[in-house]
Amino acid sequence: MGDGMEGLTLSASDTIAAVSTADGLSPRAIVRLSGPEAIEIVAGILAPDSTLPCFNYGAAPANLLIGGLRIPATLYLMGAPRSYTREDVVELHIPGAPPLIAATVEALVQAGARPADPGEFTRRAFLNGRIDLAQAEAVQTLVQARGNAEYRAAHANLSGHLSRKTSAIRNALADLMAQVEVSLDFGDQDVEIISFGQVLDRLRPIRDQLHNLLRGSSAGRVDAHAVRVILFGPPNAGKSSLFNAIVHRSQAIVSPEPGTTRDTLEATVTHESIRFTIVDTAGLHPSDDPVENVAISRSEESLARADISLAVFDASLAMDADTHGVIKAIDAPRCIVLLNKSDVAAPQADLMAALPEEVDRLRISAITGKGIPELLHKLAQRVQYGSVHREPGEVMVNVRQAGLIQQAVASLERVINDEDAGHPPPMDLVASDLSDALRALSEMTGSEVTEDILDRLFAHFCIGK
Ligand SMILES: Nc1nc2c(ncn2[C@@H]2O[C@H](COP(=O)(O)OP(=O)(O)OP(=O)(O)O)[C@@H](O)[C@H]2O)c(=O)[nH]1
Ligand SMILES: [Mg+2]
Repeated sequence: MGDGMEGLTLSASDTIAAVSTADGLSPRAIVRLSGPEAIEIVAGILAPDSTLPCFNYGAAPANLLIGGLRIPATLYLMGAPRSYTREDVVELHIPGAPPLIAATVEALVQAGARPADPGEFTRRAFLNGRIDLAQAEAVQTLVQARGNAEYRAAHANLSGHLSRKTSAIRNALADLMAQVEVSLDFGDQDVEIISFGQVLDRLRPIRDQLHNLLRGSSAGRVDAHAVRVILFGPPNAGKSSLFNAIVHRSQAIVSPEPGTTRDTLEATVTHESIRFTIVDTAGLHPSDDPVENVAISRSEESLARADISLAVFDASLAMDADTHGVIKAIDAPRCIVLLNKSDVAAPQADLMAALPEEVDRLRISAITGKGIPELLHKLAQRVQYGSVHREPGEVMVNVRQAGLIQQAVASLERVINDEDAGHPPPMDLVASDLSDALRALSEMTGSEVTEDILDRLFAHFCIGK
């Protein structure tokens, strides 16, 4: 996080709760808690015969006691820092009846939670460094997206697309600013100084890039590809079996022989209104067989283009060279480790120990279907909460961001137009305009932002997001 955030309250000491699904009758509603006491507070409304699921990424049924009634629920526990807010998060999935939802939030408040303010979950995600401000705004756009195109663009921003573009431009400007300042400090000495002509040469392309950001946005065109989810892992781990289970048909050939899958195979499924392209690949196994090696290099290519990768292991097997190779290929932020064949045996301790500590993991069985609903929910959450890394597509900027870009452009144009009949302007004027432009760009991603701006911004959010 940037220096400008020092005045902000960083870690919240209280636990917030709110319903995070839309108003009205629906089959299921989600009530979400975030904060240090999230787990204790939920424990406080459990029926006496229910227990909390295993910590971290298990989903489990439990009965809640709400106003003296037993309510069936499914609980999801996401421990800090592997959650949206980077705090402990619990989700209660309950029947979607409005009075029951209200009573549940009320019971949580009685047990020690505070009703969340609008956008407060996202605000915490921002303050805890999980996402930047441009990404936080994308959350809101995503929630309100009216069509697929808008949805895709917001999704790209949520994964940092706009932020990356803005940062690159800002860095170029900051470099230039540094040189201008040096020439101010040492202007009276014999050091090499940047000339006004050189400033202009570097400024014009920066201005053009900012213009492009605005132009790209008004076009509103976006790539409409689904989120790419790649299954990879050692041979025989159950990738094809899992592929079939996710796409609900026996499309991929499954056999007890390792090396069954030779070609990558794709199918599209929709879950929680998000389109996913699921890709099955050949098992990663270094060998001398040229055919197998072609298959493996295809797997590696697919992996490089993944939005989310799923590393599938036969968790009942001891570690071997193939397993080591696959663990090395894990890119933790976009990977979920699937401990498959959990119907046969508990995961091997040496495998668990060898996995990168921060990687998300889930026990599943492609054969019995255990863990697959949780996996699909987790995939949808990654998209909705922005941890999906995507290749750049079109950018989308909102009104606030467009205003800031225009401010930056105006400051740069002041410098460009300042050359008066061949007389360059004084460098301190140039420096002041450049620093105005920098400040506007820093506000885009929130590296320089005040509590007041955050208040105004999150006031437009819905409660529960
Ligand atoms: N018990 C059990 N067996 C499984 C499970 N998943 C897959 N299998 C079995 O494991 C074997 C390999 O399954 P595949 O789906 O072909 O494995 P793969 O990873 O696609 O293998 P390659 O394509 O050869 O790399 C088959 O005999 C499956 O029936 C599971 O969850 N539990
Ligand atoms: Mg296969």
